[in-house]
Amino acid sequence: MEQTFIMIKPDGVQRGLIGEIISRFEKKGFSLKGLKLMSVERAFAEKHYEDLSAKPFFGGLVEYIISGPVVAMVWEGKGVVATGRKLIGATNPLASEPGTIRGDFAIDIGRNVIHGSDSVESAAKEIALWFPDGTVNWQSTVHPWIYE
Ligand code: FUP
Repeated sequence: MEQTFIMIKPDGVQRGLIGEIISRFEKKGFSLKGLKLMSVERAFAEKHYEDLSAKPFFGGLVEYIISGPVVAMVWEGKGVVATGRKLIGATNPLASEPGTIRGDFAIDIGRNVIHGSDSVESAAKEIALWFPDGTVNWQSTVHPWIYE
């Protein structure tokens, strides 16, 4: 089954949005397979965002990610990478639809509350980076009520 990496960024943690965000993924029917609250070092944040290292906002983005604890998660389910991105909303919160996480809770692109992998390939890479010891292998008993 498909998995994605989701991170609640420092602003989401500081603003008390952890429960709200987890609740949205749970209510959709996705399964939580990994969860930890952690602070990351600069080199780790730079590695996570290495594809963006040439961007002018890279320095500020890294400072933001290392500014406080983040919640790292792995969510599993059919189409969870693309659908997770839909739950999250567009990168720029002013363009995110109401009803999405960024559309409901954010204003600035540089404080957009949450990260979600943009493809199955980057999800695998990010899960390996953030969960080097692997995830939790379990199956929810409500599965037969969510999948036909
Ligand atoms: P996303 O996949 O939606 O997280 O967006 P990107 O990978 O394009 O960008 C990663 C993060 O960089 C965004 F979440 C916010 C930040 N960013 C800026 O701060 N300024 C920009 O102009 C673009 C992105």
